[in-house]
Amino acid sequence: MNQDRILITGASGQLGTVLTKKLQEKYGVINVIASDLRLDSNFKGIFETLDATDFDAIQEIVSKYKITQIYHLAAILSANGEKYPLNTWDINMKTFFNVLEISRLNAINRVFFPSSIAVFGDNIDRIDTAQYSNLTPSTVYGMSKVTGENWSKYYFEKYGLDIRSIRYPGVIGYQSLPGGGTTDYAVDIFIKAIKNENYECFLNSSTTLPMIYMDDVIRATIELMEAPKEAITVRTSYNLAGMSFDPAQLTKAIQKIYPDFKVSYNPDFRQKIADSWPMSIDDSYARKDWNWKPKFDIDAMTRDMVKNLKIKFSDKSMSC
Ligand code: AKB
Repeated sequence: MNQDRILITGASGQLGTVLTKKLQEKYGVINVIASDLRLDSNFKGIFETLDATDFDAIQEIVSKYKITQIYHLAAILSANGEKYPLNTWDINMKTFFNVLEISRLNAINRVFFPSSIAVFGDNIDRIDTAQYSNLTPSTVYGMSKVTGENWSKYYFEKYGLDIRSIRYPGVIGYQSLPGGGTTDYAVDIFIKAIKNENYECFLNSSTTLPMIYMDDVIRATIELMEAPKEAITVRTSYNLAGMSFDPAQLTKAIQKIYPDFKVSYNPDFRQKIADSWPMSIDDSYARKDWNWKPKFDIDAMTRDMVKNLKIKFSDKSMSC
């Protein structure tokens, strides 16, 4: 079999930074082409500056490197998306249509499209939200993800494009910062704790949301992409669960390590977004189809975050 060559859009983002490294380890540095609007200063490997709204620019990279797989991570997230709704729709959809069409025209083997718990909104069971629930999101970001899921299924059924997707919970990791999401508090809170500062949370203390640790989400993404084609029964996007907690529970977990750490609450517009999302997720399709199982619960994640952020902050050459 020929060696796969992978293009990642949005490679400098929270997930892209970590996924790129993992894919470099698996496929070799020369077979992974990272792209984004800006280059992360710590990046090592092949990088192309790319505005994914530019069809020709993506096509040029795909031809230049003979790309066979695309991970399309570039998108504007839920909270930032609400500031400029039409712009968010344009960017999220245009970049995705470009990737779909280029994948079809270039016979790309496999595409990854990240969806989100933001696809859920009104009229759902918010506990253990089922795979096939109502999809009436409250944000433009969520609308773009629901539409993207349906286009993925359409390209699979009409053109045979092997596109796979996960509905990501809020992602927590020490390696990179999230940008403009509603679940970002769960990373910000750790950075304050490590610095021995108090944290003011933009969600109220009892806002339970589905979350996942970076190690688990990267593993899930690669496991899904490496699963045999016949195993994939969901061609919109898979529900995926890691853990669920609210800010008060996360604070307690951090206080086991930093007993003096204090959090105050000052909910802003993101509260309404969080209130429209599930509290926990039923991911039985992912478990059955490609054997998904998370490894990190809230305490294991908290210990690992604190351990790694301490190392990161003690190294003067790095910042968070
Ligand atoms: C966000 O908060 O927008 C993202 C997400 C859950 O998709 N982290």
